[in-house]
This record gives sequence, C-alpha cells and structure tokens, in this order.
Amino acid sequence: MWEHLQEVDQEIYRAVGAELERQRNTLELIASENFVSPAVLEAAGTVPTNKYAEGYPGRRYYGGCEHVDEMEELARQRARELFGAEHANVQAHSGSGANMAVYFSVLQPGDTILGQDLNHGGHLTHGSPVNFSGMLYNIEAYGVDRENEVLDYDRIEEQARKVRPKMIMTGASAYPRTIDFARFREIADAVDAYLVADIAHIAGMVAVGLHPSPVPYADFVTTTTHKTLRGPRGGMVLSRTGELGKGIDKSIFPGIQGGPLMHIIAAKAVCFHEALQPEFADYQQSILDNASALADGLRERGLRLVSGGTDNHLVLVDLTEAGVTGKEAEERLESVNITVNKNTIPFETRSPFVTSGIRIGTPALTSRGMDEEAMDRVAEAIYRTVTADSDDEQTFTEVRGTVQELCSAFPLYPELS
Ligand code: DSN
Repeated sequence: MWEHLQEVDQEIYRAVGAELERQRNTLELIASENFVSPAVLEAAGTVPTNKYAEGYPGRRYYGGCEHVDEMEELARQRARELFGAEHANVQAHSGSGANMAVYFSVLQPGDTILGQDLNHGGHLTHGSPVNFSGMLYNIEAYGVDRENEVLDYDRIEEQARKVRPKMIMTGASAYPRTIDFARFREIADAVDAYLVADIAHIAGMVAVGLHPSPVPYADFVTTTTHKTLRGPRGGMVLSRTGELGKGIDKSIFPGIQGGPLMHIIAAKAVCFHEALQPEFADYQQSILDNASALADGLRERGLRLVSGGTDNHLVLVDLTEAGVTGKEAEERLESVNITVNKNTIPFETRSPFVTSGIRIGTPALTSRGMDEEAMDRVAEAIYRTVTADSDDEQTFTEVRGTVQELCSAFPLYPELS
C-alpha cells in the first residue's frame, strides 16, 4: 500500500502509516470525527485533484471540464435528493467557508446576527469575537437556560425582538438536544430575519429523518460533509432556488473561493450516494442508540451530563464534581488511548484552554460496528480513567487493555494492509 509515497517521501509515508495505526488502536470519541468508507477514501485520492474547474457545471472558466462537470452535477443532484432541498452548492471547502458564503451573500458588515453562544454549544463562525464572524458583524448571543441547560425559545424570541437581528443562526457544535427549527422560523419571521441552520453535527440524522429537518424552514442550511454524514472533509450550502441560490453560488465562487477541489467533490458525491442507501438510516439509528447507552453508562456511574442526557450523537460531561478539569481529563484519556476533546460547558468558569467539561460522540465508534454493549465498556473505561487518582497506574493499564480488546474486536480499515 502507498508504495509510491513510500518511495518518494519516507517521512510523510511513515507519518500517514502511524496515523492509520493511531486511528486503529484508539477509541475515537471526538463528536465531530468519523471514518469514511473505503469508497469515499478512494474517490478523495483520485485524479480530479489535477483539474481546475472555476465556475459551475456547464459554465466553467477552463476547458476539459466534461468529466468533473459530471461529478459535480451528481453531487449536487444527490445532495438535493438526500435533504429535499431545491438548491445545493457543494463547492465550499469547509463548514466555516459555507457559513462565510451565507453571510457574504445577504449581509453587510455591521449587520446584526443572533447566534448561539460558543460557551453554550455554538460554533466559532456563529459570532465568536476571535472569528471573522465576530469581527465583521454585530453579534448578539443566545444561550441555554441555567436550570435545565436547554434552549428556551420564548427567551430567544424576546431577545430577537429586542436586538432586531438581520440573521438568526441556529445549529451547534456541543448541544446534546434536538433543535426546534420550526420554532426558530417563527422567531425569524417575527423580526423579519434570515434564518440559517448550521447542521454540521447532525446532518446524517437530518438526512434520514432522525432529527427534524430545517430545510422547510431555513433560508440557508450549511453543513460539513465529514461528521455524521461520513464523507470527505468539506462543506456544503443548501438553499432555495432563485435569488438565494444564485447569491450563494456567486458568494462561493468568485466571492470567497477560486478553484473547487474536484476530487473532494467526487468523494462528496460518493458519500451522498452511500447516505441515500437504506443501511445509512440503520447506521444513524445506531449512532443514536450508542449515544444514549453511553449517556446512561456515564450517568449511572455518577458523572453529571449537561442537560441530563442526549437526544443526538453527543454527550457533554460536566466534570466539576469529579474533581478534574476538561484539559486534565482529555490528557488522561489520551494516555489510555481514548480520544475526546475538552469543552466548555454552559456558564463556564474556566478558560477555553482548561474548561470544566469533555465532549464525547459516537459516530466514529459506530462506524467501526460497536454496539450498546461496547458503549457500556467505553463508559466504564472513561469513568475509571477520569475518577482515578492521577498516579493510579494499575487502573490506567487495565483501561488500556480494555481499549485494545475493543479495537481488536471492531477492526478499522482491515482492507488497508
Ligand atoms: N470543529 C468542529 C467540532 O469539533 O465541532 C466544528 O467545526
């Protein structure tokens, strides 16, 4: 495998091989990560990487685009079918770029965006002061209720009526509960604002109807393609046809991007094809079942979960009572080959580099075939690791053994030797 790479560049060959082994031998619980299928992996490594194709199918600024046109047209058609959308732009290089394209298509610098606070589960591009969104626009942030840690739509409506945003951003990176997009539409209509749904985390569930779809309600739907959707790294924007769709196409190219990544668009088309198969709905259901089992396992052992549990693919654990910070827990778990990320929790008192929580998601382990029984073992492994004394080497050694057993029982990429 990778014999040319091995011949030309030993250092990168070794690093890529080591990364494959890391993915195989660790429990990947970062909620935004996944393992693509061998078909998506192959498509992402193919010759359209050589092709310039600025423009859109049938309207390119370069010759020789007939085959990449076919790939992009298939990706667009399949995306529309998968989400029931009128218009799809599959060229966005990332979720961040997808959100930027939406803002640039209908907002002016200084306009007001009402988005979910980063500390309450939102995303950097929904208005963080260190991100272009916070630098260019006037940001007002909504959060979750202090008591039950879920979105309070009446309060958000009150806030919207007060700040009169031009756009309301919905969607989150660390929110374990279902989002009511229909209610957000009512709020947006009440203040005559655009409604944008960033479904990067939940796109797979939305595609198969296991989370309510924002497509009937939102003016724009943005997503990445590599999280629960299990495609290559990249972004996409769905919208209605007409002015909104035309505006997005112009905003992505020539607005913020030049040549699209045609090998990645080919891989997105393969991902959408896979997501249209009946097995994909089973996979999404298993992600949810596993997240629910993991939540039960952690809660029953005594860890506090933000909002008490989960409706989706992730749980947010508040470690305050466990006596470790998010940073310490992430490092400790990494030392036993379990990968998670530290995460702020609502009403956080620590810095984003330390945090009081960890975010844990099940898409990647579910792709390896792990089930609810395996999730209980994972919950036990996490619980033992974060609550052990920091010098309890025996516990850490035992947990490493459990991780190795699970990784061997659910092998990753056996076809890559
Ligand atoms: N960085 C992603 C996440 O981990 O949720 C969101 O873009």
